[in-house]
Amino acid sequence: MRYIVLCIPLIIASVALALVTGAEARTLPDQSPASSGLSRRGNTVSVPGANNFVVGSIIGQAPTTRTYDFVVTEMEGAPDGFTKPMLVVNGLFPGPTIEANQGDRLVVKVTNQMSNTTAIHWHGIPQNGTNYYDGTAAITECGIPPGQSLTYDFSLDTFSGTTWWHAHYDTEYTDGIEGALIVHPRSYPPNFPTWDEDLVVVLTDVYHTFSGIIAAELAAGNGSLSPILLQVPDSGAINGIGQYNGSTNYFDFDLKPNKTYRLRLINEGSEDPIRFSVDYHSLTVIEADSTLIEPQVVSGVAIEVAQRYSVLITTNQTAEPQGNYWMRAELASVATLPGANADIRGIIRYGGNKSLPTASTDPGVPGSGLSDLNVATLVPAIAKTPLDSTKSYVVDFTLTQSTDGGAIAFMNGTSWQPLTNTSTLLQIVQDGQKGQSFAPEGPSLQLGNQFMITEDTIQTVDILLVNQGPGGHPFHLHGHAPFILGSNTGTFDGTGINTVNPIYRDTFLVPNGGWTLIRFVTDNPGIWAFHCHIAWHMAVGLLMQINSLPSVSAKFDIPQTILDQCRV
Ligand SMILES: [Cu+2]
Repeated sequence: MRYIVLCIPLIIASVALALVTGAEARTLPDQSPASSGLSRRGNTVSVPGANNFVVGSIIGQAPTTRTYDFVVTEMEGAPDGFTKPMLVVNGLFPGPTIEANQGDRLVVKVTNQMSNTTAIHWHGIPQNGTNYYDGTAAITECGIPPGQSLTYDFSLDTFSGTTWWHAHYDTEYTDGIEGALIVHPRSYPPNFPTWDEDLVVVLTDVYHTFSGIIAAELAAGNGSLSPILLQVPDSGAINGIGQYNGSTNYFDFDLKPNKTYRLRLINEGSEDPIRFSVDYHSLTVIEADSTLIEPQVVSGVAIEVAQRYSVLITTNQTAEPQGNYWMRAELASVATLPGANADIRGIIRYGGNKSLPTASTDPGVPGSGLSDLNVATLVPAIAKTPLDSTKSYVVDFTLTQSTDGGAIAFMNGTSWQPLTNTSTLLQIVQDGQKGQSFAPEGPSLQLGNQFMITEDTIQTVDILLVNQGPGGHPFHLHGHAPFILGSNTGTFDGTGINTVNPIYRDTFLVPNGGWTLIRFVTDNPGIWAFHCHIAWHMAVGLLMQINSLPSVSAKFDIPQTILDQCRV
């Protein structure tokens, strides 16, 4: 297998590498709403009602169009008890759960009542033929200006599984524009496990500082601190409720004893991997991102940013005398500030009372001998056989410190900056109308730091992502669920590759100092963001684009509203 090495040597001081092991600390900037550009509006963010986190009642309905009205506003909210400026849909955090069946059509009218532009991305949805509704600012649209609306209108087609929607404009999703997106398949594989009820568990890290301020600090640097460490969260939340500085407000599920529940765990956070477990209960993992897997029984799952897992639990334990058990969402790191809290909890109740669980420290699953999920062992329940690759690329990336002290990220030596008043897709279409092609085949750097790989024929592409550090990075490829053929620390030497029923998923870790090899087919026309999903890393340029079949996308009939919103 021959790889085209794309690396351009970096002449950037890697001071950050030496600093990442230092203590995580920062001073809080001004917390007043004025400093975030927000005005006090009197309204405060609400936690959605319990039914927002229960799904399954629509299974079996005939294919239909499901419509939603999203109004995005600026509000103050306090997911962990600390009041902070937020950006939310319909006044809720997390936002409304979208639930549909495979083959349904989704029509979501998004009205922007904020003072900044926004765009909503439907994470993991293939958008085959509707790339212009992928909702990725500066790539597939210019964004919805303040006071305007855009109606996203697309078929879910063959897609099914657990995923989420979120703002894809700057770091807006960190401030609250996010929610679950659940699509039920027409059927499950033979002998697949079953469950009695189907629940949504949205996990997030929580930042008390408005995300735009954190992103600006990160880009500018801050004295002697490594800018890479400025963005650690203050706390976290389970379904919109977390704990900070000793607060004792918990999200709880009121369940029935001796039933099996599917918990759809979604990490909608911005940086931290989150380990999820339920005291005394084993978890049977049945889905990774939107891919059903051969069931595995584990004690806990570590979920990278933007990843999802479905787990089954059975409410048949007796260790807690009152029948109330902690759900634990352990953040990988929080700020070293008074009150900051990585030990986020919710409650699973099936004892018919409202007392608190008694286990203070995590008891695990005593006597079970279980360990946490190892992602290298995931096997899809529906096998797909990868074709042999026809193109292979190596893309390295690094997060480092620029000479002016700010953080900056590079993919293949380029640092993405969003285009303004245009989008990559719009340029592809405009060039197509002039009889020109926007970008040459293979890797190219387009004007405005737009690094992309272009394939104008259907190819089976391997990309070897090489992580030059620091830290692990969860990458997401829009519009695809690539095969993960291998992933490890150290230097890739051609071994450690699995092409027999490999896992396919839309978000995957590239380990610190290591590599991940993915394979996908360029049969979905459009321009697809391929980026680290840590909000802060994307904000400093850790993004490239896959330009599939541009001759086809050049003929897209981009909706007039999207064109108009590029001219503002
Ligand atoms: Cu990253």
